[in-house]
Amino acid sequence: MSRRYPPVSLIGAPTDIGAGDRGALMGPDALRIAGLGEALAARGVDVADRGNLDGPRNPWLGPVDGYRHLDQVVAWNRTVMEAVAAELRDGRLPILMGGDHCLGIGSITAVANHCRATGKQLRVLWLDAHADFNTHEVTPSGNIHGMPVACLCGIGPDVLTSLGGSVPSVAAAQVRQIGIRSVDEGEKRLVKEHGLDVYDMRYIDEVGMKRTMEEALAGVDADTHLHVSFDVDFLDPSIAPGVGTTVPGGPNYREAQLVMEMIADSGRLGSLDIVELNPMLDTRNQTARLAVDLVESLFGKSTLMRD
Ligand code: 6HN
Ligand code: MN
Ligand code: MN
Ligand code: MN
Repeated sequence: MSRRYPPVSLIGAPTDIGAGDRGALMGPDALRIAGLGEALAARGVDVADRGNLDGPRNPWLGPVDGYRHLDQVVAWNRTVMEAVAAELRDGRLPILMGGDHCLGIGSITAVANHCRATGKQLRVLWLDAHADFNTHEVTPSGNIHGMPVACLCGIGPDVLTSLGGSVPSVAAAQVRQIGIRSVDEGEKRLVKEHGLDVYDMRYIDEVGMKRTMEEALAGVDADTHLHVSFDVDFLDPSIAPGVGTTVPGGPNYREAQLVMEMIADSGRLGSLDIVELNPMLDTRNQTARLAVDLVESLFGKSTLMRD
């Protein structure tokens, strides 16, 4: 089973620079304490913990021209992009431990460039309660963790859209969003305009998680690099309280497991973000432990013992 996975590198990005609540900067250590590295090693995966990246502290200021902390967000994302790119170049599978979801810009930009360089087809699975498709014009908060998908698709400030050199970094057609249940008014219009493939909770309720995932994974083949951007607020807050932006009505424990198991079955996982975990809001590290449990399934620990 472990032969299905390249060696993994854990990269900590301890910052809440793009978020509206403080605390996600403790996410990497909460995941370590919940045993992320040990759980992967127990699956037979070769794991190295690269420690934490460094970046500007959070000055906790208000928005300027619709962005909070833009300069600091750029600095963190540049560092994340370089760290993720280095691991991919070495043939390793990077796991970015956030930190808030603005870091998906740097992480996925690195992955997109890696795919361009190696001729791989990129598919991004964005597991989230939110579409993260705001712009500085429509954002209700100025928080850049609500903007990464738009930035990746070329809509946003040049300093973020052109971080990796190619604009857009990712085409909307390469992205599948799953679990969505909170989209702001102006954001909704942009999501429609850009034709984002959204499997929202209404859709999941109606057709079920199995069919949703079959559709989200359709076309994934041997040449596909699958990137999973796992915002832990994807999960129902009753099982995952440790996030700043909880939205009721998310996937339950089994639905979330099925998502991870079906991704594992595809055999194409190439990189992963675990973001938005906020230990300040968690109960006895419950959400971090659940995230680790789900990552085990992502790496093939099927509850049906099919492997
Ligand atoms: N996240 N749509 C809201 C905003 O402020 O733009 C919430 C964004 C949450 C972002 O959870 O990664
Ligand atoms: Mn998000
Ligand atoms: Mn979210
Ligand atoms: Mn690769």
